[in-house]
Amino acid sequence: SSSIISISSSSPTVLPPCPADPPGLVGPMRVEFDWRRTMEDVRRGSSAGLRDGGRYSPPDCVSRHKVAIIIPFRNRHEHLKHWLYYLHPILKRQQLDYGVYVIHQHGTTTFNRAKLLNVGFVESLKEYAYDCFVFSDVDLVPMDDRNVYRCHSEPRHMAAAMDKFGFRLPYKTYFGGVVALTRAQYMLINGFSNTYWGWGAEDDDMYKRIVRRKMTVSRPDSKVGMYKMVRHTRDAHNEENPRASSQLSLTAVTMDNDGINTLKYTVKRIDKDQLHTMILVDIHAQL
Ligand code: UD2
Ligand code: MN
Repeated sequence: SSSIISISSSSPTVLPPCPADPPGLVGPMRVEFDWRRTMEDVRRGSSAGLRDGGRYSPPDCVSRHKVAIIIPFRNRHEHLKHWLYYLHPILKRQQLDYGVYVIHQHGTTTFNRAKLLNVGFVESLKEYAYDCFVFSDVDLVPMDDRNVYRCHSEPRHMAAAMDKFGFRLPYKTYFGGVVALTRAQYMLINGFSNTYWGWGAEDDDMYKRIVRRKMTVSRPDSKVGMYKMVRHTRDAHNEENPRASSQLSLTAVTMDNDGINTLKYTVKRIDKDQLHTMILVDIHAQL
């Protein structure tokens, strides 16, 4: 009857779905890592519309993508500043329902990027029903906002053309830098390995898991997939993993018993900044 129709059509809380193609994208962008940039600059340029913990959803439509962005972190505040400065405006233009989770490894034991990413998956899901997870290095900023931070029908390698590799892939099966997996894709591969301590090969292990589960990797083209990395030297306590190649040769055998189903850690503290949620975690290094 007519009364039912008027109730639903006048309801102020019903938003339309966001369009499939975000209308506000600008395409290629200039990215510069200016050391004079301050956190005040970042807050001025980025905080509009954000809720506590670096959460956002479009004000005028319902996003198609609930995305947790997971950043492995220790002692890279300078890089995080640039990341937040550039990414928040981009992610808003991409009309995502998103949250930014910085997973901060406690202590000075050897760094473990992939295990931190597993922690981010579990912890972000405690807060919200995310359906897509973008795992990103803290030092990588996209140079084109058409590279949308969302998931696809196959696992996505987003950092397809980095400046440090001459804007092409270093090798065909490369899966480093920035990747996006749905919750289901991630669960199918048992998440990432927890056992790659130090620099290298954890990204190749991810790739092997994906292939092993008969999925393929999709990528943006080499224009849309352009990235700039903040120049840096190798961090202390992230030496090249001496076990990398022997571990990699066993991925197919070990992956079912090394991943999200064996993840153990202790959260020491959770801090909600307006620009991000920082989770300090003890990842139980045996050292
Ligand atoms: C490459 C890959 C990266 C990963 C790594 C091997 C690129 C752009 N990225 O990065 O995805 O596979 O090789 O492990 O090629 N981090 C800290 N503090 C530390 C150490 C690392 O925050 O002390 C985090 C941070 O987010 C950093 C990431 O780990 O961006 C990767 O470490 P990296 O930047 O030192 O290694 P890189 O550039 O060779
Ligand atoms: Mn780097």
